[in-house]
Amino acid sequence: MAIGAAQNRLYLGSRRYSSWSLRAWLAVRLVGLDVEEQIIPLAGGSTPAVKAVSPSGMVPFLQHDGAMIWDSLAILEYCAEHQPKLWPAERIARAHARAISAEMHAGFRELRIAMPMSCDCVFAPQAFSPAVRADLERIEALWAQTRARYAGVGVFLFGNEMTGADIMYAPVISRFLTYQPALSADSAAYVAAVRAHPLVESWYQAAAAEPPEWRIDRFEGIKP
Ligand SMILES: N[C@@H](CCC(=O)N[C@@H](CS)C(=O)NCC(=O)O)C(=O)O
Repeated sequence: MAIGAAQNRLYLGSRRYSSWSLRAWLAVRLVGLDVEEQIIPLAGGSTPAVKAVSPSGMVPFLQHDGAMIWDSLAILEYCAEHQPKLWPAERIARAHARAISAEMHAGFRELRIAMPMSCDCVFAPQAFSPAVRADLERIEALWAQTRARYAGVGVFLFGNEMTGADIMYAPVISRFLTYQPALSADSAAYVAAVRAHPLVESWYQAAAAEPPEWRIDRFEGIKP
């Protein structure tokens, strides 16, 4: 499809593997943007069908009401313009949410390489490299500090409503369920809360229903 076509459409990669797509989809669905979804099966690298539609050659890519937005964080901010409660209402909490979201977007490379998202799979326990362990420790510390300061009795990072920050970490939760690193009790409870969110559940169900021929062997572990 031509890039300039006026369609409300969210292009996503295979739900099973596309962690950045999960973020954009959660944001779009949480704020209720009316867009049709087009899923492009990822080839496990450079996917010609993605390059054909997306200006960056990557998914997610959102076309909405004349706007074209590639990149998950930009899509999240676009969604927050429609529904500001995607970020915490209070200024300092909102700044913190943006900082930890940007940290996720720009960082944790070692962890992302070592633990590719593979919804619904479990891998045998493994020893992680010091660089991966450092990413893990930073994520757990950041979750603990954020929840201690802002969550109150809520189950998410900033309370009982999912925010953009939870969305940015949702694929990390999926990775933790797949690769099962040892986690603190509070991190484990947070992981369970995000996984239990109805939108996350619905993404997992759709991922499980994707055609078997979309599967990429090296990302597949044991199905629980
Ligand atoms: N910075 C981008 C990263 C997007 C990204 O890396 N997307 C992957 C899929 S998860 C992709 O499209 N890769 C190209 C391909 O697999 O063909 C974002 O935040 O959206």
